[in-house]
Amino acid sequence: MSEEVRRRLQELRAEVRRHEYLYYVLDRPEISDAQFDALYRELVRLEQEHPELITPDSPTQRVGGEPSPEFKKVRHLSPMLSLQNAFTEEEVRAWEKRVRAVVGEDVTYCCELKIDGLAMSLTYRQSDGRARLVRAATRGDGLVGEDVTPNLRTVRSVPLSVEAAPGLPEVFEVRGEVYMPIAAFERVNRELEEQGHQPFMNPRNAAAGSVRQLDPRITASRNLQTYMYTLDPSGLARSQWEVLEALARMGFRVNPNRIRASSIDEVVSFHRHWHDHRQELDHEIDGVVVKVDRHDQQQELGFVSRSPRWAIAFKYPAEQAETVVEDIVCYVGRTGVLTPVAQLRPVLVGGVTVRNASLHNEQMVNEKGVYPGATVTVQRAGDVIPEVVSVRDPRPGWRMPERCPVCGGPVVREEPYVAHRCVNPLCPAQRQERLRHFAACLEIDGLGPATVQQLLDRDLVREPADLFRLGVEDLKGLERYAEKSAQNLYEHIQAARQPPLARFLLALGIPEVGEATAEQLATEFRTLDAFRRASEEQLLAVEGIGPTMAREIRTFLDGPGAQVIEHLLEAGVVPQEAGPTPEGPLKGKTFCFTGTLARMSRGEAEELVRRLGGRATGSVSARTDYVVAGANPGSKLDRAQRLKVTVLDEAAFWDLVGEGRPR
Ligand code: 3BA
Repeated sequence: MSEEVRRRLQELRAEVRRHEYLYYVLDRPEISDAQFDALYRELVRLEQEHPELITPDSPTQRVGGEPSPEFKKVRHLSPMLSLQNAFTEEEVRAWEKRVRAVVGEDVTYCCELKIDGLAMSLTYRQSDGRARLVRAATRGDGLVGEDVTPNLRTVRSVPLSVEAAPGLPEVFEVRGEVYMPIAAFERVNRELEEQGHQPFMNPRNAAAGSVRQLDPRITASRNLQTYMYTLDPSGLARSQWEVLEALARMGFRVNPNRIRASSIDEVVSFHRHWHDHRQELDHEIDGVVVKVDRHDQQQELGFVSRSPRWAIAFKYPAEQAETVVEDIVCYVGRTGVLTPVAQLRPVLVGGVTVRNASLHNEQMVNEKGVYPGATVTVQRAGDVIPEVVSVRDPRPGWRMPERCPVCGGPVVREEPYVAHRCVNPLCPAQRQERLRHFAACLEIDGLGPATVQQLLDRDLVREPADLFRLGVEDLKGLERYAEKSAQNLYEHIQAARQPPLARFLLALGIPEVGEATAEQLATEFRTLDAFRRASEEQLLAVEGIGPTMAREIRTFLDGPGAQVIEHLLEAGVVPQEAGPTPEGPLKGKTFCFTGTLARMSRGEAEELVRRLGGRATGSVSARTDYVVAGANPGSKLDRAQRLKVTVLDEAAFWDLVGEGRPR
């Protein structure tokens, strides 16, 4: 009997797996949904009757267990690299020329679409004939990611197990992209809006939000998809193309829209082709990834910092569309600044419906000539908030409201700033935004806008310190909070009691103090006490801090900040002392970046400088050692020249940091 059941279970699992594979990986179902459901139900029923025979890689075991309280940090087997970017044909041709200079003329390129998703790593472990999924992790900073295994198990194109792979070690990793198809994105947003939640900005954010869900059942409902492209180690494959073929044979979902190009002209036409045909895809792409195909040549080329020299992302420019401005409304931010937002007649831009575009401030509105009723061209690029690029019949003359749209208080413009501000510190919008900012900086998961609003509405919280006085009982009273979720939120808040000093300073929302400055202040003063005692002169002495900022900081510390900080300390929040700057070849050197770098983002470059012991600041002063100018540098370059600060172009910067030094 039991043998018979065991055999039937095996058969059913193999069948369900095969149909999942046909449906979710190949997009080529052979049976109807109803037939599939019947098979699946039979498997569930038989497993219920014989629970002792359930295996973890059974297709019924995708969603299991309770929501977890948090994500564990995990180290990748080998670092997950990043891609250097090219925005123009010239840049790609220049890259290709360097490639040929190293490996010779006999090169082919593997061209893949660049899926606008989230990089992931799936770890498999082989034993008795099968390789089983043991871990799924986000890319994180490339070295350490977050363990999101229960969530990725719910993604149907991720195999829970595959046939053992000859040529691969016991443990191997498969990497690629998880993304949300556009149709799923629109459905999810429709549902979120119906339930009164904030919709996601774009499919990428939606995928990220869904992967980072504490409850895998929610992830399961989001219809995420995958495309895999890396096998690590790569086993018997001698080229990227062979890796893709091997992955497809193993049962992973691999993008069929790829070519092996034998010249750069072919690469360029592949890029152009998909630029013109991207609307036909069910997902967003933000470019094409070009990889030197042969592994031996990849090895010869090596790395620059954490980007392989053998690959480049050939990006697409932002997508545009025309629509009508229905109204201009103002949002009130954390510091009371009013931001005008154009409410648009909904328009599809690259497969995504755009309804709003930020207009930044009154001056910008009028420089562009935007007004209610104007016909405008809007654009969106990846994560960036959609913006108005041009107006068909521009007309200046739009004015900010004289009263705050939220509290009705007076709105003022303080020269020399271009922004208009609501100056009522009790304005509910500002309060809400300050708390949200605080929660976000301290990385308190689960404390989103809706929850913050409820806490304020019920007068459970008035200032940041109150968060730490909340009990589980208080949270249980909130809408959509059951025992478990209240407990979870409570634990997340408790876990935030010892933030690194830089995070804490950023969370305070000191005017003018952004991420780089908070980092700088923490490094300089090390403790909260020392920072609080700093005189305006001492603040001024800190690299990157000018007179305006020094004054704003001191005013904050003597004014509204004093109580906020005191109350946080009383509530048991203990900011952690900052460590000394790391030793490294750039020790004592201060860098400031301007313009766009080709090889990495500005944030990554600043991070690199810090890792090598140097300092990165947001503004240029006479004490800046180097200004690094990328493409289209801004006014910082002029200032550097005036102050006779050494200006490096990007190539000189890479020479200075030593290509490939940090791995
Ligand atoms: N190929 C993203 N990196 C990619 C393995 C290298 C790479 C990507 C890619 C570094 C895409 C950086 C994050 C990462 C896996 C590291 C692609 C795509 N290849 N097709 C060359 O479609 N977005 N991203 N991912 N390892």
